[in-house]
Amino acid sequence: MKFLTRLALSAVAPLLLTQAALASGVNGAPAPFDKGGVKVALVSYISAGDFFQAYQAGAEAQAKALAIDLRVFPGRQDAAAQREQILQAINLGVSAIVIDHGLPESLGDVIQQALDKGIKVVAFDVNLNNPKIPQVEQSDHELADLALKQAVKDNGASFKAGYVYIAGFAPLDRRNEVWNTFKKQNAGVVEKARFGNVSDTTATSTADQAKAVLTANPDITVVFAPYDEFARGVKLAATDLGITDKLKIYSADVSTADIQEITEPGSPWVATVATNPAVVGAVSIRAAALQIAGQEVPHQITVKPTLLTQEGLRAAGVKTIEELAQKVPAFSVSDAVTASWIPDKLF
Ligand code: SR1
Repeated sequence: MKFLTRLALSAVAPLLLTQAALASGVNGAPAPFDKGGVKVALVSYISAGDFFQAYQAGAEAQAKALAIDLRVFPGRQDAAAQREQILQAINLGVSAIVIDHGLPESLGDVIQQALDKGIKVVAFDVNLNNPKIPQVEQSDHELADLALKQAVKDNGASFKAGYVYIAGFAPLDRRNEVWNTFKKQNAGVVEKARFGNVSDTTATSTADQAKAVLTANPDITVVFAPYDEFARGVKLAATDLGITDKLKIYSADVSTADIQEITEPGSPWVATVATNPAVVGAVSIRAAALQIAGQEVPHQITVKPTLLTQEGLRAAGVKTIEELAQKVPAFSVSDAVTASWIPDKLF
């Protein structure tokens, strides 16, 4: 009995502590953050994978620092479920909703319902095309451009390429615009095959597709795979086929697991261009908080990415995201949408 009482108390205590912290608010912050407990929803389309987990962790850390009561609705790559979650968030009486990815065509009317109720909305990597909604992105054009410039530096301007892409996701569509321009400007680059999928098993499904593509096109020497789950899949295929020494993979995104895959001996994954996804999550929450406080927020909010090469990571002895942040301090912070009253020492 005593044990059960202790157990019950230990389960409730963190909740009481969190509520106390939320209730106390942020010193020097404008209303309603001076009182704490402001409800905000984070509604994601995808939650699986390193990028999305780190994004969520960053959003949670920034929310905690602002005494925000953050309600997280995990994504299941299901447009109908995401719509339903937005309606649930509206019914919860949240002050703001952060939409993390999604399909614009299935979101317009429910987002409008939120706006009509005075709820602030922030969009990360989904084009909601509404002047009232700030758009957060990772400067995808620059990201793709840096990756492709590195591909030319390593391979010259003539090579047979595989390209991993699926239309309909704003960041991938923006990166695709750069790929199309790049091909026009580099006639020696031939796209031999295009494949890709986004699901709850993106990496393994991409690996199956890549295996078929690389077997049918043994002259492919470069793969542009601008999403880390894509790159992981292509690397898996190259390893299974025993062709890691003939292939170079250029990607987007970074995580501790990615750094280990990039730097391991013989890895064909030679470069990635990335932001710290936790910083992007924090920026998204700050954009929501500033709007709730009635302060100015730019329509376009950009977090700039950094080129990370296999050579550079190995030379610096970087093995984790934390070590990367120590070596490249800019990686842990962004001055996008901030204010003196917003705590920014999160990580
Ligand atoms: C399916 S879209 C995947 C991309 O979303 C985020 O922008 C990440 O950078 C990832 O590459």
